[in-house]
Amino acid sequence: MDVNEIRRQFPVLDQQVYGKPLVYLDNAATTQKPLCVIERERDYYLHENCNIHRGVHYLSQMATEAYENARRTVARFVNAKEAREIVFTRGTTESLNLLATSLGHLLSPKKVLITAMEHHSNLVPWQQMVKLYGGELLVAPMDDNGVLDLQAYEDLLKQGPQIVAMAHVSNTLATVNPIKEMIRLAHQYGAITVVDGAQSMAHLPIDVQDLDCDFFVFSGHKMYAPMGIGGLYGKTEWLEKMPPYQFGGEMVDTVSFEKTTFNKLPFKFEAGTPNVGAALGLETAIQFLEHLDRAAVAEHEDLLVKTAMEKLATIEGMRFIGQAPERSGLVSFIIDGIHPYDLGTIIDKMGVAVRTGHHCAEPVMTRFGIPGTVRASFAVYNTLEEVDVLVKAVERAANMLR
Ligand code: C6P
Repeated sequence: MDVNEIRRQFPVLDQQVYGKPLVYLDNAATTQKPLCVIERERDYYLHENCNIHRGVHYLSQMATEAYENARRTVARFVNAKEAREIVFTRGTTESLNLLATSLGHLLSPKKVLITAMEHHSNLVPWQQMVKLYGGELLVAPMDDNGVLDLQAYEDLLKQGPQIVAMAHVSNTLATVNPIKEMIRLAHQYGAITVVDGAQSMAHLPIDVQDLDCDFFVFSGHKMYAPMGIGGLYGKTEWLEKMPPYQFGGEMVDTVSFEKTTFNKLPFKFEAGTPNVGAALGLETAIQFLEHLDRAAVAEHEDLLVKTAMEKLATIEGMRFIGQAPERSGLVSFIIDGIHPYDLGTIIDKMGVAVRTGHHCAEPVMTRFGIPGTVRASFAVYNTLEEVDVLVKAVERAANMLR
């Protein structure tokens, strides 16, 4: 894998900030976009722009075909059985709100089980949903390394939650959860499973049939695709039974003042005009990923994380938050006596972009008794040299702040 060749496909990386070369290590928030993705979206607006599923004319038919092709590409990428099991949304957050609302109407759930390491997007929709139905949110705990307590998880399953929602990869701790086993156990106790794949799609191979999850949600912008596009995979048997999430054009079959019948899958869940250009960009991002040797990419990203952790560990007062043996993509840390925000602000001036704060996972910070962390998150285009710049910047900033 030639990282320099890959970097050339990301022009945004080739710039200086505050007179220093940009070292972009905030990929868990959003990845940069390769030229092919930018050009695909641009081409759509230059040559193909049209509303879809409604026009008899040439451009509309072309745009419809391209959009449905993008859906087929996503289905293939996650190994869904059929393209109609893929619903396009704005991203993970919208997918989870769709599921919480629609499954809420269908099941009136009294209990939903999540894990202690969820992003707010995989917590608040379920919390609000069970509140609506007078139910309870159950939370499976984790240990001090950020590893889920599987025994406690199974014990909570015995309380009979109708839905279990779990992060595939934690955005604060980097933990890769044993989701296949978690799904198997949840099914054994009769629960529906929802996997938050926001932090896994770019890094790990996804096979929804092998996982046997009922739903899997993701965001395009975290996997080299444009913002404003993402989706959900759902088993047909569930999607068929679920009521629509939003109402309006596209998602209907027939409408009168008295009654509306709804469109077939997946259109039942796609009310209004979708972000066609971004969906085509997502398809190109998937093709970009598929052209890479994904095993080599995973090895490269693991090496970046491992090296960063080894070198950062030599800094006085360093404490890693999240030390699970199974991890992916990022390192989170704090340094004794230094606020993460101060550290992040200083290393930004040295050209190093990291994220600081609670990373939309406040309960994780509460669990570890800290205000937030500094998080460096990696992508295929990052280099070992950039890891060295990070480590030196953190060291200098820590010395200044102490
Ligand atoms: N995490 C981060 O910096 P959206 O914003 O809808 O694309 O994704 C929400 C989301 C859901 N689940 C997980 C595990 C996530 O990491 C995210 C987004 C970003 O960590 C922005 S807060």
